[in-house]
Amino acid sequence: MKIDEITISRAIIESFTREFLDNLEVDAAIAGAGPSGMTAAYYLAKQGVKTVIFEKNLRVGGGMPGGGMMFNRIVVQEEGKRILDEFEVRTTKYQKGYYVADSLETVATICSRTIKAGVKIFNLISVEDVMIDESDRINGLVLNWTATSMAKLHVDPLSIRSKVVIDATGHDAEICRIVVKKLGPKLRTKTGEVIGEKSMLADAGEKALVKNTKEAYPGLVVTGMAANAVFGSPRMGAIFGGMFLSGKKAAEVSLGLLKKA
Ligand code: 48H
Repeated sequence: MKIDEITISRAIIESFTREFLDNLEVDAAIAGAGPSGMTAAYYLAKQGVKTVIFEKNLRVGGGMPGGGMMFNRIVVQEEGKRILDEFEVRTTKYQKGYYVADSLETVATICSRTIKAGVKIFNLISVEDVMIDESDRINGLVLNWTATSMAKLHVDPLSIRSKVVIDATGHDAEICRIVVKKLGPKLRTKTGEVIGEKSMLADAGEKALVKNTKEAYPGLVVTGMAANAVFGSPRMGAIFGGMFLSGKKAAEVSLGLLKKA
């Protein structure tokens, strides 16, 4: 068989476009393919929820590949290890309650399991706004190619509709900040604003993560580092168990919202 360049182009354009069209209306749309976003997506898809992730970067994994200060390892505690066991990510016991995983194995395995569970991940697409209904409930995402904002091009976005949106954008809590900017200080925090992440206090930060994983605004669940930023809790460094547990809780909270919708 002689390989034809145009058939390659047609195969890529047609299959991508078909999948993009298929994800214009979903049950759950997630901003960010870091540990919390992919874990949330995985558990939602396992429950048969149509789930899509938009990741602004070229690669997935968020803060995981860099491990701790570029030593490409992550640490998890007992509860976090149980989730890595479920994904079949290998861990080594360092001492009681502390397990180490290769950060690249973790990213690759979780990404693969998440996609195979039925989640569609679109990389290189940034969430630049939310879509709202008449009562200001969030019901979708506004998207653009990351390259357009990097090049500062004036190109209008496209939108997708979703019954639930999850902010898994990490330290910057980008979606919650957009909500405050566009809809006012109406987040379910003490001030209605993003309170801001506090300095390192690992144990408190990890514990707060799961507690802070909740609906922060009608139709918008916040997970991972974004949850601690929104509700004003400490950071925790390169321990990632809380991110996986937060992702799992975000899936449970979202399932509850979907049942009510
Ligand atoms: C699309 C976006 C947008 C956008 C951002 O940073 P992440 O890894 O986030 P988490 O919360 O899953 O994990 C946090 C963890 O990596 C970490 O930073 C820790 C443990 N820090 C502790 C400490 O003390 O520092 O992933 C977020 C993802 C990234 O891939 C971004 O590129 C992506 O979201 N993203 N995607 N549209 N507007 N904003």
